[in-house]
Formats: sequence, C-alpha cells, structure tokens
Amino acid sequence: MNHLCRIPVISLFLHAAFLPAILPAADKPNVIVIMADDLGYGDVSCYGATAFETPHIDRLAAEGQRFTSGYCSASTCTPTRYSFLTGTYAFRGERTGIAPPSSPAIIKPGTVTLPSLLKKAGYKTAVIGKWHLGLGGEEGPDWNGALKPGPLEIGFDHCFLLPTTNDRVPQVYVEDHRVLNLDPADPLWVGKKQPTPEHPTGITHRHTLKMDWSHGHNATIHNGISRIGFYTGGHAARFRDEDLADKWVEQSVQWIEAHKKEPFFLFFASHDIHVPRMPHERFQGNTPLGFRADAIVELDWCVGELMKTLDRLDLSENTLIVFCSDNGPVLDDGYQDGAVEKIGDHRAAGPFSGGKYSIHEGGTRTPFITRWSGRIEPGVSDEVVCTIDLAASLASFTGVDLPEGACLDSFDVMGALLGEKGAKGRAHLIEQDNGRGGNYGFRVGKWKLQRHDSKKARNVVVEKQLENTPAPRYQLFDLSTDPAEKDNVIAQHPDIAERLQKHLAKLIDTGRSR
Ligand code: NG6
Ligand code: CA
Repeated sequence: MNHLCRIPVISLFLHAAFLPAILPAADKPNVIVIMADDLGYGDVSCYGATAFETPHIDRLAAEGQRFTSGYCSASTCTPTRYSFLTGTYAFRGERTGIAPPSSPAIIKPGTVTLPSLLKKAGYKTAVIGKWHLGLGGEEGPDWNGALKPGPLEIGFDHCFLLPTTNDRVPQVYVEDHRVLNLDPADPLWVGKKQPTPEHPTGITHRHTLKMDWSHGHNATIHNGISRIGFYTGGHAARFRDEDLADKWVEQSVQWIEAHKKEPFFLFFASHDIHVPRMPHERFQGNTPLGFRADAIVELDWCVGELMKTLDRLDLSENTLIVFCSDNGPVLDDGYQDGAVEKIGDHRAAGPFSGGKYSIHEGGTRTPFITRWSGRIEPGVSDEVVCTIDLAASLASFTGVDLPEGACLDSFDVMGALLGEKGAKGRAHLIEQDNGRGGNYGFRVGKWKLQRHDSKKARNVVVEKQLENTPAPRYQLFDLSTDPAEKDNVIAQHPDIAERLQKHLAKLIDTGRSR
C-alpha cells in the first residue's frame, strides 16, 4: 500500500521537474552570485579605488550594469546572507545576528529560498565558500557526524563550505553533510571554553603568532592565527587560510563543468576580504595597502577565473553574474594586519560614512554589478536594488510562482537588474545592522531616515575601530546633497521625517513589505 501511495507523488514530482523545459532557454540563464565579504563601495577600481587595480571586476562592470545604489540588506554577514537566501528581512527572524561557531541552522528546512525556487525552475544549485548560517539542529553541528540540516535541506543540491567565518573555529571544509578528510581516530571537538588549561591560545602563546590579534580572536591557534572559539582534533581535515580562494575556484570550476549542460545556480561565497586576511603567498605584497587590499586582488583573481571558465565553456552569453558584498568595509576587525596603518588616501566606503556594523550608507551600499553578455547592455544604473531582491526577481524571471507567505521583503526588480530602459528598482529599502532589535536605515528616494533603537550609532568612519557614539532616535538626511549623512535635516523637514517614521514602523510591524 505504501509503495502504491508513492506513485502519484513521484509522477507529480516528475511533472514539476519537466515543466520548466517549456520556457525558452534564454529565460533560464545560469546564475552565479559572487558575494564578497566585507567589501566596501570604494574598494574596487570601477567604484573609484586608485591605490590598486581590480581588472576583472572592472571588466564585469564594463560589460554589464554597475549600480550606484546597489545594497545588501544588513551591515553584518549573517543577516545579509539570511535575507539574500530567504528574501525576508533578517530582523523578522530568530537568531539572525552574527552566528557563533556552533550555531544551529538558522534557516529552517521547508523555508522557501532562492535556491529552492530555482530548483523548481529546473536548476542545479550549489553554494561554495563561506556559509555562516549555522549547521545542524537545536543542539548545533555534529562535527563528527552528519551536518544537517544545512544548505542541502533548504534548496542546494551541493555545498562545499567554510562552515562559519574564518576568524571563528574550526578551519575545516564541509562537503555536503560531512567534514572533508576527517579521520575518525582524531575527532573534531569545538567548544566555547578552553578544553584544558594547557591548550595554547592567542593569549598564552601570543609570541608564536604569525598575525597578532587586536581585539577578541585570542582563543585556539591554527596556522599561526588565533581565533574566536576553541577546538581540538580533526588535524587531517584542517586547511591553510592561504589556500581558501584557490579552493573555492577549484571547486566552482569543477561544479560548473559538471553542470554546464543544465541551468545552474552557483552561490560563490568568497571569504575575501574578511579577517583574518591571509591571501595566498602569490598575492601577499601585491598592493601598498597590506593584506586587506592584497585580499581584494585575490578576490578579483577569483572573479577572473570564473569569467574565464564561462568563456572557455561558451557559457558567458547564457549566464547572469551578480557581483555584490555582504556588508560594508572595516579596517581593524580584530587582527593587526596593517589595514589601518597602510590605508593612505584609500576610501574603503567611497563617499559614504560608516561601514560594517553601521546603518549609514557605508554599511550596506556596496559594489553591485550584473553582467549577462549579449543580454545586459553595458551601463551605469542609479536604481535601488538589493541582494534581498534576487529571490523574487529570479523566481519571476524563470517562471516560478512565489508563494504568498514566502520571501516577504523581496521585490521583482529584474528589469532594473537587466538594465532595461525605464525599469524601476525598489521604492524603499530598510537597511539594518545586525539581527533583531538593532538600528534601521530607511531609504526612500533621496531621503534617508536613521532610526537608532539602541540610541547609539556606529558611525565612526572605517579608518578607526568602530565606536558607539550616542545618537538621537531619529535623524534625516538628503542623500542627493549629503551622501555622507553628515547634515541631519530633521528639524527642517519634520513632515517628511514623520511620514518616513510611520512608513518604516508599518513595514516593520506588519511583518512583510511585499
Ligand atoms: C564580530 C567580530 C569580528 C567579525 C564579526 C563578524 C570580535 C571582537 N569581532 O563579533 O571580527 O568576526 O563579528 O563578521 O570578535 S561578519 O562579516 O561575518 O558578520
Ligand atoms: Ca561580512
């Protein structure tokens, strides 16, 4: 009986799998989202950097649309990645702030996500690179067993991951449900407390470090770098920081080659240029700015390798590339890597204030480029688009229905992403800092409202370590004349401020904006 019951389900499934084939191939381009980590608006040459060059990212921009108002939805990693995949603002979800090393999976199985939508459209889907959205059930990751739920339970067919972020333990790859190359005789243990009094840390063995820490990051040492959190074991599985970028490229090229004949979606989640910035030896010293900019050059190389692969496989005209970042820039994020001392005239956030952790434009307005050879006309767009919009945009473009209760803040801005004449971006965007209960930026046209629920602003420009400074609950800025948000005009425009305050409160309180 059981067996017979399955037949209609299977036939439905097959039916669904074949449906998208009705769409012409041009409507099902491959999609590669390249998400940089902590890359600021001014950190690449096509957005104004002059102290070093990023020829491959520049080529992407020259052949596609370069957005001047392209955003991620939060100024830290986990909430941006959460909302990019779910199409829902992270402040609506639980535990969506920066994830600790042993975080359980933050996006629950069954959630409609960008990859699950594309899978419905007949795509093969993969994430390669940094995850930082937790793995495992309530008890957290079972590092020596099956690491699930994780990406494979929310719509990815394949994953090859750095499980958290590389300043957090452990330094191992996760392939699908397992830690790669883990020797059962040397189990991996990850915890919050020092496992034994003798366990070497960044405090007790500071003199042995190849890169010193500046704040936090003083627990377990691996590869001469101390991290957030403790671990032991899993030695055969551990990687060298210097090899991460090469690994992401190697794995991506293999996966693209294996899926070149079907529509595919690849989320290329670079770890560059997050701390610890430890680019491969061949990139070290490439720029006068130290490892931070050397890591940008490494990121640029990755972009070049992906483009080269598409050209070689004759896929460039059938592949939409989206290049973006997960939050704005920071110089000292916990290690003494020379980023502060060597910055010179380089403006990591371009003309904007703030950066990572802040709701100023520098926190979320980042490089944002779309390229699809032969389909997107090269140009510059001032339309407002955000990583959170890719879910609704790509679902609509590939002919998949977006369920009413899913992707609650994702708008179909596909026309704008493709640079179509007259196509509009978002009418409004909420920019948040980290997880739930933080601060909000609210952009509507030229106006930017800041709402500081914490009554503190992390608005110190990235040259210095971020500091909390007292801030009034509301401030209003005219971005058309004051992109750096220096001149609070709330007293001059009380009516506009009130309208925006109410609008923002409504979007937060009603639980959805779509
Ligand atoms: C902060 C860390 C910072 C970085 C960040 C997450 C300290 C003092 N600071 O808590 O180094 O890890 O979290 O960055 O520990 S993100 O880009 O992944 O959001
Ligand atoms: Ca980040």
